[in-house]
Amino acid sequence: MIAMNKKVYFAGSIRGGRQDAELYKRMIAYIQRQHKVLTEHVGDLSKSQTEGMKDRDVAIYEQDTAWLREADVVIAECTTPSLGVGYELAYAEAHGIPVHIFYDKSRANLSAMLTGDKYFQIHPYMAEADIYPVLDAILR
Ligand code: 6K6
Repeated sequence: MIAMNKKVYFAGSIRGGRQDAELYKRMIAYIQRQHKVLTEHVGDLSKSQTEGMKDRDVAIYEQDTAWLREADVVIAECTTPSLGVGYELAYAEAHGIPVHIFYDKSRANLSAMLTGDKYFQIHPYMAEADIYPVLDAILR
């Protein structure tokens, strides 16, 4: 078998609200069985979402944009809206990194700036179990 270890940038809401953090954690764990997730902290429930110090935020921005530039693919869970995730998606597009967006269509009304952008590959789902076979197909 050929090793297919991709560098995955997983994006999910932090200051936009942590109600889906458990879901991010499960998706990250699933991807990590075969691939490298650059942004494991997005599923870290112990970390606070509150406003940080300016210099710490500069370090976060510099690290995350460097990871975006080196990623093979961006996987975003967008049910909980997040300005940071929206920024990351546009940044990935500007750098030619493939972007896959997941959202629960019973809970979210995704922005037209995402659904209207043909660059993005959008995967609405009904149940969490629907996500994993799609992840398999993306990361194959
Ligand atoms: C808090 C919880 C886990 O880590 C922290 C420290 N803060 C951040 N660390 C790393 N990346 C961050 C942090 N805050 C935001 N981001 C990036 O922006 C992540 O890659 C997320 O995909 C996205 C979330 O943006 P907001 O606007 O919801 O915070």
